[in-house]
Amino acid sequence: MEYIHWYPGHIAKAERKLKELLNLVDVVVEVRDARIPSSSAYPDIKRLIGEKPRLIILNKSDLTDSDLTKKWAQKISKETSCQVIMTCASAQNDLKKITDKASALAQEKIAKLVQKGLLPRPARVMIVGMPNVGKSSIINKLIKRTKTKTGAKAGVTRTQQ
Ligand SMILES: Nc1nc2c(ncn2[C@@H]2O[C@H](COP(=O)(O)OP(=O)(O)O)[C@@H](O)[C@H]2O)c(=O)[nH]1
Ligand SMILES: [Mg+2]
Repeated sequence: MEYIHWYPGHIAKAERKLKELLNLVDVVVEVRDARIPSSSAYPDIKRLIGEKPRLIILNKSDLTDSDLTKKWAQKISKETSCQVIMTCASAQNDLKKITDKASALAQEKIAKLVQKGLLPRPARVMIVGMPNVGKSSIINKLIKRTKTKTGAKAGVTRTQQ
């Protein structure tokens, strides 16, 4: 029997790039569309990121029934053993939830670096997800907030895929 493999070159290339960049970050934030929480999951993300801590975001939750989305969040959390939060990219509070959770997930690794004698540093986070789930909206808003609040560099790594 013959199988047809559909695996376009640009996706293979993006995945190689993703693996390279993965070495530089402490945490992966996977963004999904709350309206299609299952089908907007990044396929095979576990294989790509291995044991790296992952936070899952159900974005655009302003467009969904919140009880139903909460149920999805619980189900996904159970299946993946990851924390799952509901967000709306334009809500400042929700962005704070993302940075707080991501920093908390990075603490274990940063604590290890400190034990080795390095200075503590901000968490390094990669945001991944399928097209149109709201990655750019979240990143832009985070960067603006960080800039206006502290004048420091944004603690996010941007990747394209
Ligand atoms: N209602 C709503 N729209 C959103 C939200 N986040 C992003 N969008 C919209 O969804 C579209 C795609 O967002 P974008 O950030 O470009 O997604 P990306 O492809 O993952 O970078 C844009 O029209 C955004 O304005 C959200 O939380 N709620
Ligand atoms: Mg984008």
